[in-house]
Amino acid sequence: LRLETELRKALSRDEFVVYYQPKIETSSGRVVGAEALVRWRHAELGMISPADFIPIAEETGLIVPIGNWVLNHVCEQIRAWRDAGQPVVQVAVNLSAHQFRQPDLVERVEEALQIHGIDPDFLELELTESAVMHNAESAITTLMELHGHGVRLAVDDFGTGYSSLSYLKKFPLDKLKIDRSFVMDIDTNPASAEIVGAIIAMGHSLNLEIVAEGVENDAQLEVLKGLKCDEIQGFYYSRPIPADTFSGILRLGR
Ligand code: G
Ligand code: G
Ligand code: MN
Ligand code: NA
Repeated sequence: LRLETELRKALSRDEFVVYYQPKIETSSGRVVGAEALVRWRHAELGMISPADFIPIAEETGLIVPIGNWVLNHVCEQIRAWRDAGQPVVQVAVNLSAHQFRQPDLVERVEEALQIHGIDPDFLELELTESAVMHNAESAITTLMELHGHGVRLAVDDFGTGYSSLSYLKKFPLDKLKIDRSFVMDIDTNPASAEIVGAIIAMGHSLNLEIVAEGVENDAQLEVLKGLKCDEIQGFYYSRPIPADTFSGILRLGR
């Protein structure tokens, strides 16, 4: 309860910050995107990880205003980069199940794009299988609307949900993000390499781009290159970093 009160205060005091974790094109080594990851800059406790407050935000429904704040903040940041003549790449925002179920979600997304004058191409939304499968029928409608507006859609933590694969036929998806539990031991466990290879082959035949999450070393990267994984994300290249640091990397043209 105390944390809930603190989270409400954090919203009104503007204590949230967005960090950006680069996504790298495997074939070229270039930064082609980023995932936006929220942090809470607490006056006394310092930087608090989302792992420590997103679950409570989910339970209390505060994830909805926090998520809307992140969405708007990211659009504002993309606009600021563009206005400053900085290179701009696609930024992915995580949507929680609770947020995805909000009846005004599509309006909120449209509004954020419109207020900041952002090309929808630059915005990607990451959804987990469970968020989308909770109510598959209404999910299709929502996803169709979002995709119709030009926003990119990615399945986060792919391979860890309990859902069937049938949604891959029905939903207008652009990307699968392979969960880091498969990437972690991809260089030492043949079963993980086989599973990831199969996901990549299936994804490509469905015209989906594949991102591997949690890449931490060169051995993992080499296996993923061999399997023709499109993009990688992970500590090996970079941890999530502040906006200025991220735009510095883009300016270097890496
Ligand atoms: O950045 P970090 O790895 O500590 O994030 C921990 C978890 O918090 C991840 O599962 C991530 O998806 C989630 N998370 C980070 N930022 C956001 C956000 O803006 N919205 C939602 N819904 N989840 C987020
Ligand atoms: O659930 P989601 O995929 O959105 O989670 C993103 C989280 O994964 C972030 O909290 C980020 O800090 C974390 N993360 C990103 N790269 C790595 C990595 O290479 N190793 C580990 N262990 N965690 C990572
Ligand atoms: Mn994610
Ligand atoms: Na993930």
